[in-house]
Amino acid sequence: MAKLSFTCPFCFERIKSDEIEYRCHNGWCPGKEEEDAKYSEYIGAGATLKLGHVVQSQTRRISLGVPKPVMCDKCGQPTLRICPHCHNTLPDSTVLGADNIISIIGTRSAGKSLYITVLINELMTRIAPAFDASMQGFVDMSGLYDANKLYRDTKYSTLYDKQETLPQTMMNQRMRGAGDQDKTPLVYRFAYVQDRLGRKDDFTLAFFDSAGEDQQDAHMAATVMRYIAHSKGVIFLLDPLQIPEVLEQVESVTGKKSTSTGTDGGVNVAPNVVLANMTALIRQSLGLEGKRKKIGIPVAVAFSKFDAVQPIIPGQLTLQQTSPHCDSRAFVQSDAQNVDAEMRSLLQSWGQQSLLTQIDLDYKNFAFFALSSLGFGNEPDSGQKIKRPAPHRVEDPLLWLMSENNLLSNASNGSNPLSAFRR
Ligand SMILES: Nc1nc2c(ncn2[C@@H]2O[C@H](COP(=O)(O)OP(=O)(O)OP(=O)(O)O)[C@@H](O)[C@H]2O)c(=O)[nH]1
Ligand SMILES: [Mg+2]
Ligand SMILES: [Zn+2]
Ligand SMILES: [Zn+2]
Repeated sequence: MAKLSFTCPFCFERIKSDEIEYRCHNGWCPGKEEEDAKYSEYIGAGATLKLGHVVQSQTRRISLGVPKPVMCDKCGQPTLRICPHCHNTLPDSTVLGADNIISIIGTRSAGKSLYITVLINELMTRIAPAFDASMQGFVDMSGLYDANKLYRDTKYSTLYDKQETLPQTMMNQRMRGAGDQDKTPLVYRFAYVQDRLGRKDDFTLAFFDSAGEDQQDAHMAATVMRYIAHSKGVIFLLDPLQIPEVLEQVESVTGKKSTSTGTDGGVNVAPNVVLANMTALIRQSLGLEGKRKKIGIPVAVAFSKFDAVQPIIPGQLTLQQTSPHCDSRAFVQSDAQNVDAEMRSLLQSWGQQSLLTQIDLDYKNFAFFALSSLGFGNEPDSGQKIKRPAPHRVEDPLLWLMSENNLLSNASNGSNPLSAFRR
């Protein structure tokens, strides 16, 4: 069934179904080399690219609420749906399925790029299968976009094949232009295998590797704000080593300087300042600036680099154990509650009471998490070399947000092996 409106996973603009445009991808079409200013602008290409003919939305026909395929008015061949704002091809799961953009934000060196890289790999190989689902990269039939290739080239090959950490994500280059592909969202379709009742849920997951606080480029800043505004949940990554007490304790226990701290001029910004900046950004994105109203989107406050902090964490904590959700094939609420409570008391013991108070004042629905993208005993060496990532609890924030959005069922006692989903 066609929906009334949805969010473009490339530019994050809201689109009404009757605004969709259509591109012909027939190689013999007389209109196959039309200048496309919108797409060229999106990727930041220096010159205007020539692409397939675009059929405007007016020619679209609807039959019983289901859009009929639109044929090219120049050659009569079928077309692909494209976003009227950025002219990227729209995945079927975006047009037909639920919108589920989960935004991942954080300051410089918080660990966003490593987290996205590892999370996607884990989703494809372990997490989705545990929930009887599959995750597939979106591949545009017209050849403009291939999530699998983009993921491999910009992320996987460095971290998993070369086994090196990723370079700092650049902000001042526009989207895919100037050879920088970092800024194009990684777009996936998450689809459940049909359950016994014949239900089949399908949605788009878009990962956009943005440096939250970098706002010099107005075009990018606007994209980041739309990304947050239209997301169903926010994963807010914080670097625990930016807490002075934590860094001191870790360095005194291990007797060496941590290699996981930010390399950004060595400037450490206190987490409550980082949080205040992010809150301002989220408020601005949602049109809530200057208002006392609490932020309604669920926010997972996730501390990254748990491996580096582990030496100062008591061994018996739930945080230290492997995440149970995938094995239980459901979201285990009791585990998430323990993790949340443990993180709160750790934050208090690290002198971060003000962070807790601040979050309470600004957010309606939030929970604390801790994770490691690289895994235990895998701190980057001085040359930023690592072993193959063996992550710890990277799925927790995402599964919590999915559970808050009713995309997973809750097994409070961890025993719900059958249908793990409800909708
Ligand atoms: N020990 C440890 N270090 C990590 C982990 N994740 C990230 N780091 C360290 O933090 C650095 C920054 O990680 P990135 O993922 O590149 O951070 P980012 O948020 O994308 O940073 P920018 O692109 O600069 O905004 C890495 O080079 C590692 O040194 C982790 O799970 N464990
Ligand atoms: Mg990065
Ligand atoms: Zn778009
Ligand atoms: Zn055509």
